[in-house]
Amino acid sequence: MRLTALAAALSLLVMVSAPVLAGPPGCVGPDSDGDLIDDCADNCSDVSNDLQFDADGDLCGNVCDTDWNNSGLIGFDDFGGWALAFGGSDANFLVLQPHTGSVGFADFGQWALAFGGAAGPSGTTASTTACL
Ligand SMILES: [Ca+2]
Ligand SMILES: [Ca+2]
Ligand SMILES: [Ca+2]
Repeated sequence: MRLTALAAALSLLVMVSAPVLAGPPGCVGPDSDGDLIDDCADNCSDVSNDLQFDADGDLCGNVCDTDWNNSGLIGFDDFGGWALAFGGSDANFLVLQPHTGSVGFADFGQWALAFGGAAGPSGTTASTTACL
């Protein structure tokens, strides 16, 4: 009886300490950004985002998806979208986690860090570099 209770407690401990998101079969490490989600299952494999928030559902998490017009390049056109969304609650522009519910300068900061590059990379898209 005691052994059963101990086994149940250990099982619960294993479930609680398991990674936040299980990847597809065969998906095992590494976890480049340290958010406890293996790169092959991480929708932003280079940026820590354990919540995996992806407002537009393109399999690229918001934190690395500031190519808001999906042009393939993070540039001034995307800034225009952010400026129009500023102060509002458009979930596509809520980048940092946990987000505040209001588009603000912190979200702009993430766009600035990625300026000139492309969205991603995401381990959950067909291509590890495309997030369109
Ligand atoms: Ca990760
Ligand atoms: Ca990540
Ligand atoms: Ca996205």
